[in-house]
Amino acid sequence: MTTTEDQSVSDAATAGSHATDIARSGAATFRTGGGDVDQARVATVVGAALEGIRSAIREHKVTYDEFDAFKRWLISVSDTGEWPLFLDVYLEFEVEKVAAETQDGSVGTILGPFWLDGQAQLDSPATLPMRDDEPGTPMILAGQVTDTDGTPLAGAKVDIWHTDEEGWYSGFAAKPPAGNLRGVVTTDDQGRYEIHTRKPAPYTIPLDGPTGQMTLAAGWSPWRPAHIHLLVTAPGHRTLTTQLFFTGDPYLGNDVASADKPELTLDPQPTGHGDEIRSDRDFVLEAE
Ligand code: MBD
Ligand code: FE
Repeated sequence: MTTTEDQSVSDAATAGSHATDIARSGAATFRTGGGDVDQARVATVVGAALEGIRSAIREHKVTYDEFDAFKRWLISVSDTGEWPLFLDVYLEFEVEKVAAETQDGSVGTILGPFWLDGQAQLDSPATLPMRDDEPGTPMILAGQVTDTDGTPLAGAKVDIWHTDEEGWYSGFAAKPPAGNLRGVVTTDDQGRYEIHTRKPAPYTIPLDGPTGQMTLAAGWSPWRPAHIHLLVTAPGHRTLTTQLFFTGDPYLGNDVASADKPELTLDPQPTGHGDEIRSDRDFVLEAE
């Protein structure tokens, strides 16, 4: 990070530079590797993207002042490391929709910029790493991982990460300690998992960086509904990338990242133990 002297961009730049390092390393490109560059494909896709921008310029008579502001904005997306955030908020959902057209198994959604490799490996039932006084409603998420024919997948991994009750992700915000509310839980011999955690909170993208500033400048909501991220993996099966949301969340249907889907909404119920709540959710993985 190069902007420590400028507090107005420090939060966005801290999260952004870390997300950029991860994206650059390729650690999160577990779906498929890179491919050969096909000239016709470059001409088709890059050509269409550029034509989309050119047509916006023509149709809306974009001025030199606006063109220069766009240039400065793009430079600041790089300076703050916000390319992963911007791309995952505004474009990833379309890529995911295209991918989903040819996929079977449970409904998925976008990965986003805040997955981290190398988190605590836990056996089910598991409690995610958290502070002694971790705030928020205690929550159990449990279910079974199966193949599309219903065969339980023992030893599957449920990689889970979400914000704390204040909407902060460990590893990207200063407050939560490393590894907080993140873990990789192995299913038991029935393919079952049970995860004890805290209910996450709705989340705004950083408002002090260019992605948030552009969002506010357009008068759009910067909020994501509260959500739990999951990667469900098993040998010989396509990795399921998904998120779970909560019924009644004020930001459902107005997610800045357009990643919420009705199939992904939880309706947790009280367990009777204090204010603890529980949701059950099975995951179906497609054989590769
Ligand atoms: C998030 O927490 C997130 O999940 C996505 C997709 C984009 C920005 C912040
Ligand atoms: Fe998220």
